[in-house]
Amino acid sequence: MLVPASVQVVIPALNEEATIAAVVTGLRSLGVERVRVVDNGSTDDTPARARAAGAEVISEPKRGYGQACWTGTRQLDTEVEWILFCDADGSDELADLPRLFAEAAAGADLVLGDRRARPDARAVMTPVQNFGNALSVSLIRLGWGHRYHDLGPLRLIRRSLYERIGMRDRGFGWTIEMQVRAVELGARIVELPVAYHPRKGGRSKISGTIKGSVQAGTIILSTLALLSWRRVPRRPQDFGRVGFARRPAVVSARQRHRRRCSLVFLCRRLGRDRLPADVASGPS
Ligand SMILES: Nc1nc2c(ncn2[C@@H]2O[C@H](COP(=O)(O)OP(=O)(O)O)[C@@H](O)[C@H]2O)c(=O)[nH]1
Ligand SMILES: [Mg+2]
Repeated sequence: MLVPASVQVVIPALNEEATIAAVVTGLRSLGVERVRVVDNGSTDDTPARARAAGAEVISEPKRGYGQACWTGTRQLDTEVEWILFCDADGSDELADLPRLFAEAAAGADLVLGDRRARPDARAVMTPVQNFGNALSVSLIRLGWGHRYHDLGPLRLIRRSLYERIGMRDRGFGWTIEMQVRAVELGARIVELPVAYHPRKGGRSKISGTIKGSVQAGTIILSTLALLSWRRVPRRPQDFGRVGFARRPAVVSARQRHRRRCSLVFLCRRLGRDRLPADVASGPS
């Protein structure tokens, strides 16, 4: 199993005084030493309770789920090789973590908890959440060709991949950006069925309210549109680069032959007597 000492846990938290201590204690009892709670301007006792339970607490006054996650990954110890994100409300099943660690140790770069694989976990999610996740993963499949099943909060990512991704989103587009960029970078991605519970206390800020659900859904879809736009090559030198269009990088022999034929035809039409060297060599 992966040595938990190389794992940094990051927990974004906003007014989670009822649940944060149990989450931190649960993680520490699994042997995870680095537990960082990012307090995003809580007006309750969240920071004090997190600290008392043994977490390092960082304050991030600028609101946003992604903002808190991003701040939590600043100034990591040099030994940290893995970053684990989980929620502060007790809805993630920590007993699933050893399986996630085992996948990481087996070579994965990104290990995601898939709540939608289990009917009991799916039942805990709201219909809007289930629909939004199904729609988002279908759009990723259409746009990027990778079949995800969920955009869950429980996620373990290799530090080197996280740094290569260069996360830009600072809100609810955080999870989808990470997943799309991981595909673009050719990461080894594993989704594992995980349990999911109703929050153990406090109030939901996202899926439990209509406003939060609409906001999160809109942001997730607009993030997807932005990621898709970023991928479109606008400069010739960007063609074929990772993170840009995939198609131009893969040119079949048949396509090459067609291009040469059309170039030959064009050169002849223009009355040139010399063809570019790679065209003149004929089909390969
Ligand atoms: N830092 C930060 N965390 C947030 C924000 N909104 C929600 N969270 C945290 O993100 C996690 C998921 O939020 P939650 O309210 O449980 O959303 P739900 O599971 O969709 O109901 C919890 O740990 C929250 O404390 C926010 O604006 N900033
Ligand atoms: Mg929750």
